[in-house]
Amino acid sequence: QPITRLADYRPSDYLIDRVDLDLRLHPTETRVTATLALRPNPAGEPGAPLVLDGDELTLLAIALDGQPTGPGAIDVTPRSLTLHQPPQRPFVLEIATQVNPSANTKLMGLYRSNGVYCTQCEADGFRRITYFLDRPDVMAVYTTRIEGERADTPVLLGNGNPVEQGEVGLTRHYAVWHDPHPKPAYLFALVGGRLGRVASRFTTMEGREVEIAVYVEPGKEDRADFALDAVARSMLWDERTFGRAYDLDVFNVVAVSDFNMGAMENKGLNIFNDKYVLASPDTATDADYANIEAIIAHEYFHNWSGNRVTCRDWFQLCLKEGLTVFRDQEFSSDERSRPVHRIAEVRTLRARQFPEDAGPLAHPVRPQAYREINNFYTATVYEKGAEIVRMLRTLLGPETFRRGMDRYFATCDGTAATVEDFLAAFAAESGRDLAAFSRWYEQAGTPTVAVSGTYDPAARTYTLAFRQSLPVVATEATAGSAPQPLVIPVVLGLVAREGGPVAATSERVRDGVFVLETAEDTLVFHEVAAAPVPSLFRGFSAPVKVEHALTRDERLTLLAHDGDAFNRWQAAQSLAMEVLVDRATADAPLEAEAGPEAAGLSSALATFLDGEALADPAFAALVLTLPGEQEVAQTLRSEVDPDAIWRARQSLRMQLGRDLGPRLLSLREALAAPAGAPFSPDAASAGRRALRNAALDLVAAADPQAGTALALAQLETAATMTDRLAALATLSLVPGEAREAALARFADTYRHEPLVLDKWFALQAMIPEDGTLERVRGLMRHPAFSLGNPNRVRSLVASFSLNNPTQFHRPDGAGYDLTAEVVLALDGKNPQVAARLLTAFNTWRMVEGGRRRRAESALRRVVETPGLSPDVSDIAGRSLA
Ligand code: HT7
Ligand code: ZN
Repeated sequence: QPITRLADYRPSDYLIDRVDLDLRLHPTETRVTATLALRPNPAGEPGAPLVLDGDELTLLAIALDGQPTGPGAIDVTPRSLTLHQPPQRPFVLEIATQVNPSANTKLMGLYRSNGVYCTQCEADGFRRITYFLDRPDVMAVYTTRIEGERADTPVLLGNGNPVEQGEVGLTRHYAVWHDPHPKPAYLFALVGGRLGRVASRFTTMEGREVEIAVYVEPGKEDRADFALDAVARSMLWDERTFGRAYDLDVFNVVAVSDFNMGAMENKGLNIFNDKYVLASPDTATDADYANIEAIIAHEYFHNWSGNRVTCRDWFQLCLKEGLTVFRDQEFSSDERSRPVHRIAEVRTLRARQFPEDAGPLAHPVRPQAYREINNFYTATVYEKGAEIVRMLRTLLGPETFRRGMDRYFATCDGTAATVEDFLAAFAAESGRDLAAFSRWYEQAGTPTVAVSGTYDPAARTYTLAFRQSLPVVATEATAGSAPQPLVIPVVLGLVAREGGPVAATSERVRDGVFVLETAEDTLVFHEVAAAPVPSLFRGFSAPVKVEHALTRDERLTLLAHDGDAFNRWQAAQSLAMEVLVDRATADAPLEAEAGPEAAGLSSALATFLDGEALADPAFAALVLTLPGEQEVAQTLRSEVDPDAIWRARQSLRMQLGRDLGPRLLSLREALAAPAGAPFSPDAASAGRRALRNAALDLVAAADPQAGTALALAQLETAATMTDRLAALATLSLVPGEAREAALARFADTYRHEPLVLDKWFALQAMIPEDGTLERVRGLMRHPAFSLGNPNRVRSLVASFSLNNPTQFHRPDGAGYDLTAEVVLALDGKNPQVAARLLTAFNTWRMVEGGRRRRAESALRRVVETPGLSPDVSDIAGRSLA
């Protein structure tokens, strides 16, 4: 696969103004007729040949301005159609192709999922439907006629508004959809199938009456209400927060069961993985409800950040994804608890993006080159991209930021834009030069900020010295040059040792923000009466690692007294991290004597729980949750032994369970829902369940017998999937009869519920025991498992490879071998999903020597396999480079 470089971007030689599509749906022989109104692009090269993209296409016919093309006028392969001497005036090309939706296991282009015809065109799937200029800066107005058998496809949906429908002979019918908004081909979509529907109406602030509908598998309509409501809440929030109104008469969401990612923002016709639509108390956890709400919002928000303003090229992916993640995070924070949501965001960032930025797949938020764009839908582009937007808001302040957003939407509406266009809107609105800030988009790697504080009692000053450093990550953008300092907003405050804020001033701190923009800097606070404790990077104001030599007592002060909830949680995390790192480094046995650090943590948590667990259970649950094994590995950096990390974490869980046991049990009682209480997925109710289950986890770690009894009782009486699954998770960590019986019973109860069985697959794949690998192999033969369904692969195999560090990194290399084997088996069917699974090897260089050699040889086996997809060979190649 050749490399595509940002530096080589040039406008298309031709533009397409209008596309008329006629699709005759058939399971194996769908005919597509595309009528394209083309013209030479004034910004392109005059007289250049017209080269349309294709992928696995069969050409049936072609006509230029209504006439067949002459001999030698065109060259056609399954991957391209070249018209050698196109007219240098507007012209019409009519192209008929045939595709086979049933054979489309890549789930890109037009395919069938459970008998439902659906499409996925981002990033380059439209070329699998018809020959086209399949690039985001070619934007056209689409009219789509879809025809199918009435019995198989009573529902026919397209982009935009419905304009016509009718009968074709005795058994077939058609629908015509028109989308007035010019769009790139990646936003094209259609759906045809037998589907159930729930609907509601929304009146926009501009007075437009919109019909919102969610389509699901017939019989599951009652599980679509939460998603339907989330659409309406998203519409209202975007109007109130960003002044963005919806712009069509209908907004349709369709849930399908075979889908490569979470969802897709096609104009007016969002297509979703059913996992992110279907919810009932009996089948969905609180986390599922929160995800559904967030992803519904995310796709809806793309209507402005992505669709009305799209990307000029795929290097600008963060322009729509980072911005839209920021927007959906803000939505969830407003709908739920802001600090709790912020902590969840940061946990995801640290668990997924930081390792990516520290490994062989590291890349800038705006990459400079790619071989396979599908491999760049990453945590860096999405999550770090969102952090950049958040930093911009922190730097400019909320009002200027909002004005910048308005200007961006106003100036770029209807265009395919760049990161420069985005930043220019904020520069113009704020009068600030954002050139140095833009380095966040170009430099890969997580910056470290080292901070030290000194108090001078005589001068009554408190001085903070900052030093930032960025790892050298050799990418195309930065090769050979040293990293340049970043503009880092540090939201901070000073806390008195006995509690309460310190009202000290510094001319360099405005609205609580100090901006670090050079490699080193010092910040002096005046009129400080006593040595304070600094609370830095409040709310995680920048995606950096902080090296700050706070004493244990200072961290305990922050945990108890900081006015910033995020930093209170962070203080508990860093106290725990210290214990975990010490124990993992010493390779302490499970039953090792507790040191003073751990005892200090226990007693601080006891005070915290007594004081406020009941006031904010969701926050308390997070404070009780220890840093994950991945995060500990990131802190250790090299020669990592995942078993030692697991033992360290397990022994601390056991100790907290022992020390806090009676408190945790009484909290469980106090937080129990009264029998018969109605279910609500709201954040407060979810928070109570979260704390009860975090307590169960620790109690069971300390006393597996008592934990088993509690979990079995909870499994028996649980009224929600959250509580049932939490009980099963607790049981899954205690080997023996009770676990196996509970797992078997759960599988039997939910044998007709694939999304619930996914949870059952995932739980078992994450058991940190030697037997898990064989269990996973066995489950791959389970009738409910299929390599053809991405959700099944993610639940079972990706849970093992990405979320079970001790077993993926088995010292004998069997975890690596299993992963490589599945990647190779999957690659011929679905390269995107195979490539994603292969990213599990991202951390291979960090682990100790024996494991490292085995991981490397598994990766080499993959890379040396003939006939690999570009997706897998790209990830394997970069992982080994
Ligand atoms: N913009 C979408 C990203 C996407 C995708 C979705 C489904 C299948 C394949 C895909 N490739 C890229 C989803 C989003 O981030 O909103
Ligand atoms: Zn998105």
